[in-house]
Amino acid sequence: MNLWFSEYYPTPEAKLSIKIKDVLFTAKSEFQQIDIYQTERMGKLLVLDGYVMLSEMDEFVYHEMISHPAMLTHPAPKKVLIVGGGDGGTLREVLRHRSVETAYLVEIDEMVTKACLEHFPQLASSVHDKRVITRFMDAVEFVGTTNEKFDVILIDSTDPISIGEGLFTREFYTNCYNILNPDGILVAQSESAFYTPNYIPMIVNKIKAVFGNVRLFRASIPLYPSGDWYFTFASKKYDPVEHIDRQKIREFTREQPLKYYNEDIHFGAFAIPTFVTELVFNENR
Ligand code: AG3
Repeated sequence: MNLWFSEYYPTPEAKLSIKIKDVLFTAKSEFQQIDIYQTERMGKLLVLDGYVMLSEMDEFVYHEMISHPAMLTHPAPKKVLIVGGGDGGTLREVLRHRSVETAYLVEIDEMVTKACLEHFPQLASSVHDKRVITRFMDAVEFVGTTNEKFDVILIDSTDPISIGEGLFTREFYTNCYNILNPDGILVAQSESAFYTPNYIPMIVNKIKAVFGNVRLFRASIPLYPSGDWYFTFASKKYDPVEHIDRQKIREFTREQPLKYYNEDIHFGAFAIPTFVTELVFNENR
């Protein structure tokens, strides 16, 4: 059998192809096409509307990096909101922090979580933790109507097209700002620079308009477009480089079986290539 999955990059001249052994799940939910493949070399693969969301080979990079820089910069995050992230990977990482009392998972598509409970239990079983509240609804509505306040908000969205679009607006970021405590932190997955150079400045500049100070940080995620992936760090009070407690990182990484994040990565991740900084500060885009 010679079966391949391909993700086509927005420049139609490029695609990433992965050899697959089996189709484990395929369904069209109310919101999107959901596919789970067994690959030859990368474990299982979750694909939404044709875009790679995660593989068992590299999901640890994304999920550790969207979570730990924020969770450790905040002195004691008790209440955390995860926007999207229906696979449960970000939630699994958040729950490693003992200060967490409540973690909300606000995912629009319950079918994603159900499929992941079956095929990625090492991620999705995090939803069964006693500290977790799941809401299967549009996060745009949730952040606009909730009376809850959060210490950390993590936006684990899909790309800024189709159903994810509402999670990339200034109004959405404003609502996130308003439901964060005065020392709150927000991290948003922020795409990559090579194939879609308009995404990073679009996201960063909107978040900056709401939060004032923002930083970008990066991680290497091989199955995402270009493998050079970015996150926006926005904070009302604590800076992830100036105010981080190194001892706390060391203790946390000693206790937890992490595979990517460590003390050096924490600082190194905030080093941004010149062409990406120029993208963000070029006002003409
Ligand atoms: N969040 C989606 C990252 C975007 C990937 N984009 C792409 N392949 N074009 C990942 C969800 C994992 N919790």
